[in-house]
Amino acid sequence: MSRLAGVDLQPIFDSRGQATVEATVLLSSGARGTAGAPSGASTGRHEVRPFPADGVPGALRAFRERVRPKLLGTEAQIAAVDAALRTADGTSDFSGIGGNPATALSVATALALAEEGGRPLWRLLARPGVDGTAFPAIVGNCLNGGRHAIGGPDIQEFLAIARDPRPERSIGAALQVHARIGAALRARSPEAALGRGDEGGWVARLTNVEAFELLREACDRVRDERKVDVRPGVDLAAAEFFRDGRYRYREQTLDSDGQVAFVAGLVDRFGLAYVEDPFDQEAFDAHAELQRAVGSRALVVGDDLYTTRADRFRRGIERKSTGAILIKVNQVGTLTETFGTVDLARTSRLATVTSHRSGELPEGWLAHVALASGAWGLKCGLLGGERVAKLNELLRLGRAAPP
Ligand code: 2PG
Ligand code: MG
Repeated sequence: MSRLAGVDLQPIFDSRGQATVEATVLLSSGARGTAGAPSGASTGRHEVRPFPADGVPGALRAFRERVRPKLLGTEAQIAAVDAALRTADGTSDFSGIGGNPATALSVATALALAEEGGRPLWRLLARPGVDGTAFPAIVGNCLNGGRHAIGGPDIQEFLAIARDPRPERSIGAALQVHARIGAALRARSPEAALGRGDEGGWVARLTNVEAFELLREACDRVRDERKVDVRPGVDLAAAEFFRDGRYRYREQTLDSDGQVAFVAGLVDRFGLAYVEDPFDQEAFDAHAELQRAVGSRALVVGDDLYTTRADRFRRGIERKSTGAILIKVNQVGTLTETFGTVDLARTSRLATVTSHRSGELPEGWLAHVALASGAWGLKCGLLGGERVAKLNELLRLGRAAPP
């Protein structure tokens, strides 16, 4: 059994230019792993703290004083390293050492172990029954709004949901939807500036309904042309515009019942296959109402509702709030906790969607987490090097799959 012979934590920048950290783990066998931690903008209230109170400098100090001495000599196993991180932290929300340093160290350990064993990361992490031949749907961001865009619609993400057994076909279809929407926006307003948001989706002055119309049109065309099942989806990130008990859009203000009716109407009108965070992050019952109304036609997904936490997900399972949970490693801070929640979904026969953050790094390990989880979907954006890195890694895994 090898041990941790060296650990390091260094500041780096994410795709928004914000400071985050990268960890390197060296095993006594000589194997080494390096991974960085991403950062969210529309963060859920129940996520762990990404950094101690004074940010990256505080994380580096805590690492030198509390984390490194604990980790050196620890058994080279994900569970042992994650337990040592929890002990070094000593809080319930990782505010002692930071959830992002913990994420980077946990994933770097897993990468080192994969290298040591001469096998891909997904195999090391694979859940029982997962053989690496079932590839996730692509949940690809085509139009950005909300906190991820300046001047766009108030709904955060208009998504292409592309499902095909072969990743090159699902990825190709989602990318084509993105390109078609870009072409449609240019044709509509040739003089207007056209930008892209934090996750690489287009940003244009559109109402929510106009954005859904463009998305549906593009999905319909690509589905016909490529014979790939690609349909519209949405992440409302509704907690971001929920204030004083009301959902406050630019164009309308809705109470909870109004929001249920509005979102169910969108599912019907635009044929949505996927609906993430349609309500505030405490609204377990409203989620359940929507799930009852549209759950057979669309995957209702909890992100801010659960923040990858098993305790919150258990409440959602009891109340039948959603059909799926979004999985983000740095919402909980370790691979052990992440896969604890994935296993809960699997035993409850609910779907998982493995997800990036809006501030990302050009690394591909997320594709391995998705494959290892037997995830229904991989949500990782479509354009920008930090998004394409994950798509390309999934393509590589597709080529490596046994026939
Ligand atoms: C989300 C994510 C990623 P953020 O809301 O699902 O798309 O955004 O990383 O800003 O929380
Ligand atoms: Mg979300």
